[in-house]
Amino acid sequence: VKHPLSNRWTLWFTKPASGKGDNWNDLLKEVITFESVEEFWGIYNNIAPVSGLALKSDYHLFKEGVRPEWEDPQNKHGGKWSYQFKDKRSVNIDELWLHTMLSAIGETLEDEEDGEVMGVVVNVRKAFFRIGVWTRTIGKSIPGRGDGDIAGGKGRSPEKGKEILQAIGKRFKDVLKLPPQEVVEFSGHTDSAHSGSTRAKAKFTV
Ligand code: M7G
Repeated sequence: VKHPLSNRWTLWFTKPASGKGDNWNDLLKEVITFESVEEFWGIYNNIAPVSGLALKSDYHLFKEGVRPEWEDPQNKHGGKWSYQFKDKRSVNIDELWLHTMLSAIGETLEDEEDGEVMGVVVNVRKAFFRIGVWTRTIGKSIPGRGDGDIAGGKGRSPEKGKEILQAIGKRFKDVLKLPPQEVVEFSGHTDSAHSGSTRAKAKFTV
């Protein structure tokens, strides 16, 4: 018996750069797409755990049809909630990433009608592990787009849009089991792209 997921999901991997000529596109690899709980476990049990990945590796788990890039049409007006675990030795990153993936494929990060969650990402870096949740919008109208497409769908008020994103941030913070005093930050991808890094100015926090 296979237990179908609400969406089909694709796992991606970013290989660590080997030389100076490597660009983002050469390093990003599509791994596999699945549609059931059983397939998920089959894949999970056969790939390297995050704790076993080299520095500068990433796993990305995104809805099928969405590339884990700022440039994807479904991401380019969006942003992400993210948190950096700076004490790499004390954190159980494998368990936190597993719970993050389960919250994505189990659709518990948002209400069904929100349609905000595009995917989840883990980055292995020298000084930290970072886990993020990518959202389709940034909780306000997109300038120059004129169709009022904000969090939760077209025709939502900016207040409601921000509320939806805040709710996703809170659920994500729970998944990561972070204490209240820790801060999870939201930033728009446009800021990330312009600053040349994900360390862009946070728009809001939970
Ligand atoms: P990062 O992995 O998000 O954060 O970005 P880090 O600075 O903590 O490692 C690292 C670099 O990867 C960026 O400066 C970009 O060169 C590249 N990169 C990352 N992302 C998510 C993208 C993307 O979506 N599109 C493009 N073109 N490059 C990206």
